[in-house]
Amino acid sequence: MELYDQDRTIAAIATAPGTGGIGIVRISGPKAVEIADAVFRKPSGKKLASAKTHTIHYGHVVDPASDAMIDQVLVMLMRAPHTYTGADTVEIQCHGGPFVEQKILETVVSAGAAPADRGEFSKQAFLNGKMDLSQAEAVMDLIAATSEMSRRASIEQLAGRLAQEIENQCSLLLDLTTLIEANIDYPEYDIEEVTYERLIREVSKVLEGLRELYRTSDSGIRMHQGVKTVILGRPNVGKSSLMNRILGKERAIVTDIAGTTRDVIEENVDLDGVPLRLIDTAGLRQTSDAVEKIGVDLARKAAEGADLVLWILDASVPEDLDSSAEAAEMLDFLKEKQYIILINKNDLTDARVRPAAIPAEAPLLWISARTGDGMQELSAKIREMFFRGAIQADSQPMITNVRQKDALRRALEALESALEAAKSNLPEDVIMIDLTNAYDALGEISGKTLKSDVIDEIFKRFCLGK
Ligand SMILES: Nc1nc2c(ncn2[C@@H]2O[C@H](COP(=O)(O)OP(=O)(O)OP(=O)(O)O)[C@@H](O)[C@H]2O)c(=O)[nH]1
Ligand SMILES: [Mg+2]
Repeated sequence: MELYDQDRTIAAIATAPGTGGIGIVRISGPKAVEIADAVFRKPSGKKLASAKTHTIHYGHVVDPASDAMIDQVLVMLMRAPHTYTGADTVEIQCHGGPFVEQKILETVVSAGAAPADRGEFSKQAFLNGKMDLSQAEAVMDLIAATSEMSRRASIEQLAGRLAQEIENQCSLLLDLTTLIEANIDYPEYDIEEVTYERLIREVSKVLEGLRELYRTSDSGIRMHQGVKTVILGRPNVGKSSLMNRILGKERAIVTDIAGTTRDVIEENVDLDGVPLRLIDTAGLRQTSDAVEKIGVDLARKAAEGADLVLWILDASVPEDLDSSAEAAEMLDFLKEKQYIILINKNDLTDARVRPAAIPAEAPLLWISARTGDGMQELSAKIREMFFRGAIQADSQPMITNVRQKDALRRALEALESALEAAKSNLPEDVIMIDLTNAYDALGEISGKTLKSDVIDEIFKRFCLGK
């Protein structure tokens, strides 16, 4: 791996843009303390350089040229190695205004810090061995989490649940390859012999563990992206009302006029801990209105690419429930998909009869977007459909993004090939190639075997100041 400039001391505003009680300018790198001392004045005149690590100091940030005060601040001094980045770190807590923060950042940069790239603090942490790549990704997932499930999965991954699993499997592979290599290189010595039987046994063991991990990837990825859920149905059945109910705010316009929604509205939302990417659409009907027609086409298109379709019917409109022609068409469209039929406005009627046109096995719930009735059943149903087993995310390592999934898939393919080769008693060096490929692919998940330019690309997707 090409070496990151370990002498680089970087700085950025770590808090979100905009005004707030406190803003944080973070400095990290070998010169962090020296640079902070150049711009920071304690009333006692003492320097941070002589202070103990992990201490907090009150004082002023000043313009070193004129000694003019810029802000009153608290400074957190944290020396390596017990810091997020693994390098010396100073965090300046200033007043949370964009002008103040920017001015302090500029002053720190004039004193010798480099403005940090996106994700560069996390990259320092990775390169200093504070976390592996899956943990660094978890930091970003945690920041981006829009559901309880996603938060929980991220914090587990950050704590090293996946990193540990990858490490374990990698070390099993490494033991095996080391032994095979010794057998190939020093056949004359009395080294423990690697029989095909043993190879088959050990490769199978790793395969089994990794296959189990691979099975978590669809739920794991969905946990962060949200189940892409499209709300479909005739005009006025309450699609937008359901969207607003789940979001907990009046996001979509609701009226009793059929054809109110014309656009596709998307929001990430947490339904009782279940992450959804929820999409409200225009009511499906034949229409001569040009704008509405576009909306209806968009609705169909959105449903095509959905993980889940919520097909809404109106409990207060008997024709809606009885129209078997429409039901047949809709069920035909849904048969390749995951869907739930929701009979809305159950507050308007006590009837709970399954419409004749809906087959008995079709998942169906009675709800009210107005009162919130049935929302728990809905979240439970979606959980069961998409996250079965994933509820133990707390105790189980999981694959959580496409990059990891792809690397794991390649590792599995290589191991399957190694297993085949061992079963066919092919020469050891052929098996070695597969095992090495598997090791390299696995190492991409932790970042160990990734090239530095690929690593750079990954960290550039991170946010500024992290
Ligand atoms: N009583 C009752 N009324 C509801 C319920 N859900 C929606 N409504 C009412 O039904 C009407 C239509 O609701 P919308 O949410 O705009 O329906 P929509 O399906 O988005 O309609 P379009 O955007 O036109 O396709 C509004 O007057 C809502 O207040 C419900 O659960 N109970
Ligand atoms: Mg609507």
